[in-house]
Amino acid sequence: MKRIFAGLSILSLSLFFANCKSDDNANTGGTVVPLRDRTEVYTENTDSIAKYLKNNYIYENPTTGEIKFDSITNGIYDGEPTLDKDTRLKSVTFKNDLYAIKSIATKTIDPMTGMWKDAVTRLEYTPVEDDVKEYTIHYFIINEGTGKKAMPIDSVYVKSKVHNLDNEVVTNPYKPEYYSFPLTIHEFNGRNLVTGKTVARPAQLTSGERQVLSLIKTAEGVSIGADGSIQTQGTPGRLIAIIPSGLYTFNNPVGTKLKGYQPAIVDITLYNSLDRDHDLDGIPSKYEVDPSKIGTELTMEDYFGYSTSGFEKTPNFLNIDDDDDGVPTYLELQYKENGIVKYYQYDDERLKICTDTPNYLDKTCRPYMEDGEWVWKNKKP
Ligand SMILES: [Ca+2]
Ligand SMILES: [Ca+2]
Repeated sequence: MKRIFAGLSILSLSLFFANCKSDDNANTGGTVVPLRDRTEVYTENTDSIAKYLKNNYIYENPTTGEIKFDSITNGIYDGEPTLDKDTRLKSVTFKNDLYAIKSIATKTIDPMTGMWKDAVTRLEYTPVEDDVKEYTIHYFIINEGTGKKAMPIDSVYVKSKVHNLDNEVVTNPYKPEYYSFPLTIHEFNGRNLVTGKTVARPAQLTSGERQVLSLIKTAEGVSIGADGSIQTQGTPGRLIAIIPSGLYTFNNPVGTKLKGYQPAIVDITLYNSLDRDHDLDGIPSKYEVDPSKIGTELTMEDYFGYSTSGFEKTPNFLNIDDDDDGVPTYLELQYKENGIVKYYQYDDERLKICTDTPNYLDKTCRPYMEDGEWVWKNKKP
């Protein structure tokens, strides 16, 4: 008999307290300034970017190899083509791909066990409404990168340097580190809902920065020295992109050199990417998509569009209970062998306990607590 190690009661308790957590306290006083119209700001940005392209060029220092955008009014200008006439400058269109996150808590009692049936709280992800349907980003690839493409929800190790349209260095908050997307339920609540351990909110790139990374590849290998220096095998991808504020920080200024609503020039290097198990349920996110898509190049829609719980806005890769039966997926993957708790792979045939659907995706296939352990009662004959 397959038995699942007991552990849900502690989990239920911690989830209950998570549900009680108050929403963010964004409005703590002061004057609330209404946001500007996004279309109007984008039109303004498009104009100032067009002017920038006419008056700046790609500068390559012959001695140091330094590459940057520079103004034709600068003394070192030597007749190079301006950006609008430079065939190396490309453009691409992206939409705003951010998601609004809402915490949903449901508390119903299971008549069979008297326990919280839907003890597992969840987050709903809704695409952010943006009147601007398409943003143009101009970019110049410095290095394609010799490693691999990053998937859109991979954690990425990047370094970036930001300038404003006057080619001034913006106070740069983005030191080289790992950035992840999107926020998971553990990160949203500030702690791992399974272990209770504190979880820091990871750094987030802007929508524009994240999307331009699809134009380059990682290095083949990377190691970080004790002094923070970065050694790479192969060449990391690097590009310079002019990102309209709608896909950057929009109304939020960055330091003193980038005011709200201004475009940013981002010089970004992609060192590494890692795939994740976002919801920590034991199934890597790249497998929490429609089975026919596994192993193909996955899009945001592939990740966000797959839900088996009945909650359309809570995709499986961000859901710790994929069939919404009140038993977290990680518990449904567990078994005990010689007293040691082990986990089946997501596609292990032995997970098809009740029907041909794995039990963690089958709401009707649910273990019950008996003598402090989880027991499957409705097994296949
Ligand atoms: Ca999941
Ligand atoms: Ca479940």
